[in-house]
Amino acid sequence: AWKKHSASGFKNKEDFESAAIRHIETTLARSLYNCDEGAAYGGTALAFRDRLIIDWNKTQQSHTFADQKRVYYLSLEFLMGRALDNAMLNVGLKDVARDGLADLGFRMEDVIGIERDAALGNGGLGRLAACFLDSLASLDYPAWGYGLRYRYGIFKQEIINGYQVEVPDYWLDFNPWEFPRHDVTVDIQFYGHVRKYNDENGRQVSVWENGEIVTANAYDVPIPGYNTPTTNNLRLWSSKAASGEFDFQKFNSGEYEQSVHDQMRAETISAVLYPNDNLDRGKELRLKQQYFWCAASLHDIVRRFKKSKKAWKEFPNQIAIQLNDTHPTLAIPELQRILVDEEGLDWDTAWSIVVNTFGYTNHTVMAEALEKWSVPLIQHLLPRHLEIIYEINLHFLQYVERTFPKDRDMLSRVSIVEESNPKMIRMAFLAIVGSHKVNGVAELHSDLIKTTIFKDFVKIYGQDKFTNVTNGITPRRWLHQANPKLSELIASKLGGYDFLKDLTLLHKIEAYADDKQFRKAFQDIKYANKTRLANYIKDTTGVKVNPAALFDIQVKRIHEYKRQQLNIFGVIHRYLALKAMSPEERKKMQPRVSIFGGKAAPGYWMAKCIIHLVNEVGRVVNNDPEIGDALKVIFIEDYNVSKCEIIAPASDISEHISTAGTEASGTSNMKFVLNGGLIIGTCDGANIEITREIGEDNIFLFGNLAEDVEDIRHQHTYEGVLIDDGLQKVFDAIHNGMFGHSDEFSALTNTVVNHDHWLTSADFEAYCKTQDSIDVAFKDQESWLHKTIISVARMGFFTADRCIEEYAEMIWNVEPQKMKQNG
Ligand code: 26W
Repeated sequence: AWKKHSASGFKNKEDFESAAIRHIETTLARSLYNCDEGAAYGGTALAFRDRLIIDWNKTQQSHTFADQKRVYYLSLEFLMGRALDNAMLNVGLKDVARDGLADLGFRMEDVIGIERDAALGNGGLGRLAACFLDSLASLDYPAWGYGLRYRYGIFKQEIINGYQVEVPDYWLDFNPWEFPRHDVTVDIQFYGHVRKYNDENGRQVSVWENGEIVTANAYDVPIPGYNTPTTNNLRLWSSKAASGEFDFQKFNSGEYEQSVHDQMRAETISAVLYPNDNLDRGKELRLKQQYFWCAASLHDIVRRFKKSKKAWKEFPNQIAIQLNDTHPTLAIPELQRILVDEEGLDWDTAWSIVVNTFGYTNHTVMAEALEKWSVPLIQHLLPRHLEIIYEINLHFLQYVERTFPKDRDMLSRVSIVEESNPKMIRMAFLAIVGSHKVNGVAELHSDLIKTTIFKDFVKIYGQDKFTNVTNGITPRRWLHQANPKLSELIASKLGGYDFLKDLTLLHKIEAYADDKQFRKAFQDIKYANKTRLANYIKDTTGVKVNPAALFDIQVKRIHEYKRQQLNIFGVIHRYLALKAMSPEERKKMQPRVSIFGGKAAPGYWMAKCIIHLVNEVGRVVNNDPEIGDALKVIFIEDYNVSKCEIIAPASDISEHISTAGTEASGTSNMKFVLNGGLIIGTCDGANIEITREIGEDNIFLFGNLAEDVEDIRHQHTYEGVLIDDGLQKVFDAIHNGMFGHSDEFSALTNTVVNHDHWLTSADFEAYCKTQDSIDVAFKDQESWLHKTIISVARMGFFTADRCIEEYAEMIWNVEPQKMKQNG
């Protein structure tokens, strides 16, 4: 009977329509007479969700039955963006839905545009996790993501009078993509005490008890693979007061308010995503989030393992857990605690299971981003974990002492406990000690961590523990979905869409780099994408930009190390040069649109200054009648994943200009090149490997090298900063009030004059010269097209599929599990 009645999902237009209409009428309780775009979106999304959940069930059943090793990807951030378009494309029914929606009187683009982004992340790290989920499912790996279900994702950015204003992102009022699992809950303890006793065998046992309990509720988000029935799971935890905790005693004794207050306190844990990117502030609530999520996830993983009735030593053969940066490092002492305190394993057996289970990915070398938690804070919140961390450290330091008996300083340098006041736990060191593999995210970055912050650990553990997996992006979202016309053009030459699952096939379009028709088609697509962005800019800012101009784009989190200040100072330099020209000379210049976008952490004063300067420069330049189309300066409000889908296909040049050695990888650099844009960049992160793949004739590199940065900073300290002549003129213009009251920007110019820690002045001349050479190169459109087509053809390496295969082979030791295709 089950089989006969079980759902199978629509396959054609009629069935799609009836599924959507049924949802609009019943689930959403709307009549067809008041069915607006919102309802059309709801009905469509729910119809697709039904389909996904059928495949989800089959996948989970089949993975459980096969009982093979699974991967768990622990990440505090999953920057998923919109789900509907992705679901339609991955399932392969977008055309069916488009026709069905047209019958109902709706345009697909409008319906897709209704959806809010799932913005549970800050930037690169969170988006990488989302791309990895897409690849894991598309390649049929049995894998789950674990994260937090924030009630508020990254804030919405508004620009008011040129300043960033943060608005809360309450995104959950209608989210058809999640399934609450009311039956999946885990009670999580905080605070409390550790009691010790000796059991009947004389073994000391630790019990952590009498703490505060908060319940974790599971919400599941289906992750469809492209062109496969495999549908994986992203499990997000939401915090609630434990049912026993909603204290009926208090409730009845008139302490109703206190009782509600307790409830709210518990819910606070998963309320908001911390908006800092690359900055650790050591807040107690953040530590609570980390433990809450690690403990709930591990409990879930262990529960699933125990159902299989396998011996504990099989744990690392069944389970690989990847730590996305140090944010989930508490999972290491938590698993050790479960194995030793709750399951009664001896320390060494448990520890070898732990180490063989975990892998740790590092995403940054910046000192201010490396997580440390104060010992008193951990002592208070997680008293048993602190004991375990000390014990881990003891074993580790004993090993180090045995191996390097002569190096006295070594012990204090590598100790997990920093002997400061207060003492601090160094989470990266704990993550290294508790994992069998550590990887960086681009070659330069992986080399840098081995020679700088983790140098001693390479000595201790040997080279083999440290490896590189260069980042990648999913071509499904970042080519096929964001740039359907380019995807179609490529498919027309390659005889189908196989390249979306084997991106190296792109190399075949290199043969068309000199083909007149192909070039024309490629150029037309770029122009159409630029026109789409120009329209968006007109609609949102009121500024008219010319799609024939050179579009120069820098979109990413605003950070001094990413050097948006270098870009905007360069723009001012260009503006001053244009102002000094005769109208005839100006006419000969290559028209340019400088586009910025990105959020500043709310407490990051300098980053907010940069945003303000960009907006003020835009106000002046865009309204200068002498300048006209020669230069426009745009700040796109509230940059996010869905906006990136419009922006990435529309660049001629994108900027990836971090101070060398600071950007671990970068991933938007890959998106822009894959979509037929060129790069101006420093020798940093994945720019270096992009250059190796596409050829150095096809990228505009400039600036000091990572190996020289320290020396230059040293010079700055002892000999003072040399301000470049061109940059001095820019500063003069700012000081003279050309862009409003100069006090507003003094912090920005002073930091260059006083320290120039980010080498803004040191790299300024090279930057401006390189920009000028881009003007020249762009004038030769045929050669430019040649470069862009060749570059696209050579981007195959940067698919996230390749990353996942590397992780699977080098770190996880897992195999894909194909299910039979839907009949
Ligand atoms: C503790 C606060 C905090 C929050 C986030 C510290 C550090 C982070 C992230 C690690 C920052 C981040 O997103 N790093 C970026 O990771 C991308 C994916 O690997 C890389 O492409 C970027 O270069 C890197 O900046």
